[in-house]
Amino acid sequence: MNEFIQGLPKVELHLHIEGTLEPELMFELAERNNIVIPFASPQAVRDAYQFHNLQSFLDIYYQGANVLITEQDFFDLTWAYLLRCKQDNVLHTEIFFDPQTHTERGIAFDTVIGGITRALEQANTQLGITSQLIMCFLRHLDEDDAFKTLALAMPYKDKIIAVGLDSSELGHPPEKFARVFRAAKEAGFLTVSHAGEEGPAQNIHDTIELLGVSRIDHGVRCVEDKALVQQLAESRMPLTVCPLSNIKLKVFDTMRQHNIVELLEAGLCVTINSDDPAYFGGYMTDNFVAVANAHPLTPAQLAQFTLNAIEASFIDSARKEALT
Ligand code: ES4
Ligand code: ZN
Repeated sequence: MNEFIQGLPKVELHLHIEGTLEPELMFELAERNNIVIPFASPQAVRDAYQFHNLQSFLDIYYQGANVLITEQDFFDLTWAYLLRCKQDNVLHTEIFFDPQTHTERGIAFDTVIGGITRALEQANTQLGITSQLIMCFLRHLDEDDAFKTLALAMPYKDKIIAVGLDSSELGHPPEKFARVFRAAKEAGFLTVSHAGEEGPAQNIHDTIELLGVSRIDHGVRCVEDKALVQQLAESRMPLTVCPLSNIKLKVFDTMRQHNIVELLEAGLCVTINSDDPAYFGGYMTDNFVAVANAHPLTPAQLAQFTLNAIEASFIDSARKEALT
């Protein structure tokens, strides 16, 4: 089964590029940029990755991103992830980046997007991997900050397919970003948003109504509202589920208790994704294997996750034909 999963063509739709920063690269970049990090070794960094909820992870994750300074740093980060995609037979990936994590520290928007897109272009020509870029607003920051970030993105509209919303869900409901999402849609961006990860099913409902999203990132708490589950199934609203992330952040106690297979069998367009693989202990193949080890799944069901991801993706129609 593991061999089948390894070889299965995959499409990733929920991946934070800052969440692919492996401790070894963190150390290398800290040295290159003369930044002091409060750890003695890459292993000490790994040992510190014990999370009890989303916020305890985010605190460490934003700290890790401080070593990213130059365009080359963002290139190296992205390229390392794309090489992992090749290993895992990921043919297409849609990547989140959080410009505010960097612009807040005085790193230019152009530096961030320049390094990332140079790696994506190289992956297209050298590895045959296609991609899209999704710019996320940090929901713990205010609406005005999101509007400023949207303005910064305007010159790069051709490089960014969609805007998204991530960071702390509790205390920062979707309505806080209704106006900036409307402005983003008017400017031609598609929209996605994290919802129903730690927050209630109501957040998923409101995210669909108020933010006009094409996909829900996570969405696993939909099961608390049976009518919502039925609506998600009927509309084929995609959920980009991240199994290992959900265990690490204690959304579910064990993978046996994870509801992804229940959602698949209820006819929802659920997909498997890695979220922040350097922090959560696994890339795409690892996530598929973890689900398959905890739940009896047929090869056809495993392949359905990829078919769902193709359906849910922002791949252009010619490439979509080629992948299906
Ligand atoms: C995230 Cl797992 C998760 N949830 C919300 N925001 C995030 N940013 C990076 N990973
Ligand atoms: Zn996420």
